[in-house]
Amino acid sequence: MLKLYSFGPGANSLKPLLTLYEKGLEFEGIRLNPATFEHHSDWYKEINPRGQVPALVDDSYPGGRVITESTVICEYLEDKYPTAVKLRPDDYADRADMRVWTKWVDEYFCWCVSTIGWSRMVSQMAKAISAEEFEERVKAIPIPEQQVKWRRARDGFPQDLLDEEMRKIAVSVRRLDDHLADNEWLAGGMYSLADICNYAIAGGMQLGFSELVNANDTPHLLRWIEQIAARPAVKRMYAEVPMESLKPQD
Ligand SMILES: N[C@@H](CCC(=O)N[C@@H](CS)C(=O)NCC(=O)O)C(=O)O
Repeated sequence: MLKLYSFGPGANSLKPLLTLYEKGLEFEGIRLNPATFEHHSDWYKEINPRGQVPALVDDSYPGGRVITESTVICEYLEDKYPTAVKLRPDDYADRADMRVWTKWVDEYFCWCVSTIGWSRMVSQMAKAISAEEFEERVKAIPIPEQQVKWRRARDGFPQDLLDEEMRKIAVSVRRLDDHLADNEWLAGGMYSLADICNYAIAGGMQLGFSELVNANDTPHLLRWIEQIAARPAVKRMYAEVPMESLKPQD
């Protein structure tokens, strides 16, 4: 049995969640509640010592084997559980192109969007608790950089950092739209993990970043978002794991 620990269908959690749905693999979904800082609890840090979601547990190994890092989990599912639905091109150069897109989302695109998301939403959660509780919560966070991020969420992110992150987001959506102007999908002429991993971040930007992602400025990106949203696996995922229970720091 596969178990996926996640915050539900958004950001990094969406990548393996949608991969499981696209492949039609059976799994148990365990949804953590970010509002109660469940991902920093001792029981979850036993599973992922970094205190982050997503994490996959594969019980086909004796005692279970934990796989972390959202994109790595997607590749693992493709390797270990080949299905009729293929989410990677066969051609090695096309596959390399796919990995350039998944690497880019993990190292660049995800981070600028994340900082703005934290400044808009996680900050509300960080400010809502007492100073004592906040310090207790921060102590439980295993990654020093995430402790800094939580402190910034409470105290306010520096404006020059927010401006720079917005600049990077504009660069990112331009890059996606330009590529999608000439290509139906991001890599290898097929729907692949490149699309899933980028959709995880770009999928809702027409709502949260409508000044950048809209019919005038990024028509190709919008077409691609709608094309993915219309896929049966995506609809099934949102129906079974509703968005509305997503919490701010997703
Ligand atoms: N590189 C990791 C990043 C995971 C990550 O940032 N997860 C976020 C949710 S999208 C999280 O757990 N945030 C809560 C926190 O760090 O406090 C991956 O791709 O899995």
